[in-house]
Amino acid sequence: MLYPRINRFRQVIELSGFWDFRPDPRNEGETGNWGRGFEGGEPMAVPASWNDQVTDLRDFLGPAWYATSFELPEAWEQGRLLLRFDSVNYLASVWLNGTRLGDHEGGHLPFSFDVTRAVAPGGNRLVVRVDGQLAPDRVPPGNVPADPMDGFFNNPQHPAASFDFFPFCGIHRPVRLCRVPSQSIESVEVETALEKPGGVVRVRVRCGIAPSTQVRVRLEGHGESLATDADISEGRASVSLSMARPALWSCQSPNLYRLEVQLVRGKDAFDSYTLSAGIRSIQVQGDRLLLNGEPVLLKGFGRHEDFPVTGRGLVPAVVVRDFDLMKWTGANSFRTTHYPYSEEMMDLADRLGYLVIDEIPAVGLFFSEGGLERRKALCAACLRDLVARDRNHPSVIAWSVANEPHSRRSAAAPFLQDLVALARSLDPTRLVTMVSHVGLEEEAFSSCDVACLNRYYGWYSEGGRIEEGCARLAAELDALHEKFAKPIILSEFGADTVSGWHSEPPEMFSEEYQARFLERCIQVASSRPWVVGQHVWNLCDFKTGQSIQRVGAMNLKGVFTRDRRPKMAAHLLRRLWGGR
Ligand code: BDP
Repeated sequence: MLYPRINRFRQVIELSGFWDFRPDPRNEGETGNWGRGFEGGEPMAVPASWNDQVTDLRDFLGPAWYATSFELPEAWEQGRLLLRFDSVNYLASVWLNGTRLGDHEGGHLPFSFDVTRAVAPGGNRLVVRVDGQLAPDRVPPGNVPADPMDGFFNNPQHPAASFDFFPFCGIHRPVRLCRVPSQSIESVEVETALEKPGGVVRVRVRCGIAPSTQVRVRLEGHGESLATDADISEGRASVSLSMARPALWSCQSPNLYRLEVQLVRGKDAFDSYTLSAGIRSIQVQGDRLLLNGEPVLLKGFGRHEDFPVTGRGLVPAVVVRDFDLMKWTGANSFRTTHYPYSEEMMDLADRLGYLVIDEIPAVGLFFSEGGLERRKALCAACLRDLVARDRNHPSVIAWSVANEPHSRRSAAAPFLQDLVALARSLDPTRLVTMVSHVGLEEEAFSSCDVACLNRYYGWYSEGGRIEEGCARLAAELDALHEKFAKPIILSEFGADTVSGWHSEPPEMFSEEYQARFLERCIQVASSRPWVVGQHVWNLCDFKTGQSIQRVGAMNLKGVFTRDRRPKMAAHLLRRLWGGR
């Protein structure tokens, strides 16, 4: 689904602002026809989570109703109108002027409705029902029965998520009304490759079939200007553009070209879509990870879309701030733990030269109960939508199909292997991985390009004994490398740390302990050339549910606080990673 753009042929109205909001704890709204409109709404900001805007709603996960109204500009009565939601967590049902447009399941990916006929020339009333409750048959799941084979999440937390972040709910990213030509470009897929004698950019376009139309593709930048036309057959066209000496995209030089796709009839264009294209290659060769044929080490973080008051809502300034903090530490990479991030963040990753492991919301997956097929179908749908959304980003180097699935059950390996195979079939140009906490027992590692391992020796075990923890980490990394013979990313390691708490010698929860812990883990990783990535958990402190594991309902493993102030460890990383 194309990200909305404004140009001669395409217009966008953003519907962000204060919407009317009404919780529906007794689930009366559907039978009471609130889709047609409802009384008694209170103001609620969109985009943002509702939980931290209003005191009484902190632990309320829905259902709840949002409503707003808008008038259509006169000029918009021609053309096709799409209503696009960038992210609503978790289940969204949408009505326009009393007509139910449809539903969408899954919290972090965009969906849209064609509202050309539903929209009225005068006033319009848009109503959205959002249900963010936790249930075993959702992805990610919640309210999962305890399983003796699993460790951590048998510690009950409130709300009962089976993942370690607060289950924020609401309309989390912008809602936009988009006007496109009645026959328009529907999708653009860009693939780049380094092939002798230079670089190739392949572009596939899907469009509404318009008679005697051609697709024109223009690639500009870095002293090049290439253009080519292609015929459309059954709504599809593809072109290849080659360059002898392309300006490659890399972390140090994130060179981007401007790629414009037009639909042309005769001499006249009637639709246009522009995006940035970066030419680069990513591959695994033996033990090494190669970007443009050169070994690369991923230095960076797991992160969360999380900020005071706005919860999981998109705050563009926080996106800029987080890139600034990462740059300051010298990081060149992150994983979208544990769900797809905003499209705005992915755009900045392209511009700023970050290498991204792009993850579906398959966190806390369990395999002991019924409902496996449904969970798998939801994961597969997320993967399809994520690849469709993010495949044009040069920053994305790998798809991650799960984080810490409860893989000790026999149903896990085939489930995960099928997802890995699906990712590969959707996009053969990138790496595929999954993130494990069972290590040597993770059978699905054998089908991945890179093995991602989360490890907290010296924290959840070997507490207070960093050296013992690191010895165990070193031994396990060696064994894992021996068993799977592929590069490994240490995809999480970290220690909860109360900002301002000090102790020497270092004790758990002190800034000194976190700094020493991270330094020693990084030494263990760096002394093994096949450990091709070190992602610290976490960039910033973030909100979780309540449990005895989480002081003040916070995961405090950030090297920055939730309001983005550095702890000692941030300064340490900056020194180790050569930050600015
Ligand atoms: C890992 C999870 C991550 C948690 C982290 C932790 O992947 O979501 O927040 O551990 O315990 O198990 O801090």
